[in-house]
Amino acid sequence: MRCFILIGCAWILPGPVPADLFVGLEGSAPATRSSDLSGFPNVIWSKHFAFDVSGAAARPDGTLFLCNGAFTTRLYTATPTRRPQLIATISVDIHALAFGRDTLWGFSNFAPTKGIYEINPATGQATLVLDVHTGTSFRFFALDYNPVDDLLYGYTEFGDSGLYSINIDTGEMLKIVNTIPAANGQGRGMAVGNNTVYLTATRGDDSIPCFAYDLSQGANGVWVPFTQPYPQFHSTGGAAWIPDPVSPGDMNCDGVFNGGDIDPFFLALGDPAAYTAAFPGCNILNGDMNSDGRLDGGDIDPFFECLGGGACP
Ligand SMILES: [Ca+2]
Ligand SMILES: [Ca+2]
Ligand SMILES: [Ca+2]
Repeated sequence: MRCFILIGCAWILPGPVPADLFVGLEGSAPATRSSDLSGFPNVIWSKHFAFDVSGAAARPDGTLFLCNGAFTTRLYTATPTRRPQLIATISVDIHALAFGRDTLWGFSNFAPTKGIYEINPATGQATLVLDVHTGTSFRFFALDYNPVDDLLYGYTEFGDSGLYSINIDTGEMLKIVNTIPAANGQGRGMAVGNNTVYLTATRGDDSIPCFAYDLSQGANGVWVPFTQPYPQFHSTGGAAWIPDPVSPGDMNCDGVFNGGDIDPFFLALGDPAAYTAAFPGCNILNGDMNSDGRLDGGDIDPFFECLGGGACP
């Protein structure tokens, strides 16, 4: 039983469906895989459809975006159990995908400006948001978005190589940690979940595992190795974090939205890393009450309106 200041106590019901880390490789098109990471770092991978995956990202509702092709301009939607459907041709090449703030982003390596582009999934039109290469030589072949701190994360083997946080509003790119501790520092797929960066498409054929970096440890921390799903392969690829289904307002993940969610809601607003530590597995976007894909002060009024019996998302 957990207790909170404002409402007394509530019994905790069984937790939500676990989130999944989804991975795939480019070119040779082996089966895509996913894992709920139980037993980490010794995790079990489930096989799904075989597909050529250059980049991957997931919407909060669990829909996957995948890209691939000779010029990596084909954009698909899928789920682990529904084969990819082509939805658009992207106007530039895209080698990594990220989804956040209700926006699909990708890194382009061959456009006139190497950078992060915003992609319209309906039309494929890509618009440059941030030049990441001029003056730095960065190439973020691994990219994802972290709803806990509202930052993008990128991994580059070029320039001052390593893991970076990327503030898409200010353009600030901060180095978090050096490349993975492996003979080959390649990491070409990234997913961020539970405030942790998961780096995939490492060199399985060189016996290199995947690596996780818990962002709550701050900069210059430790990469933790975990089970490589493709021990025979040397390839680039993509990864996505398929979150728990969003349950608006249910900040303590007990299956209901009531007064017991007020304290955790304000904890998530004020100290999202502490919230993630206190409620592991809870989707912080349960607090996105105005449905703009992020949790901030704009969600306070809609939170209380819904709680009071008014309009809900
Ligand atoms: Ca990704
Ligand atoms: Ca609740
Ligand atoms: Ca919001």
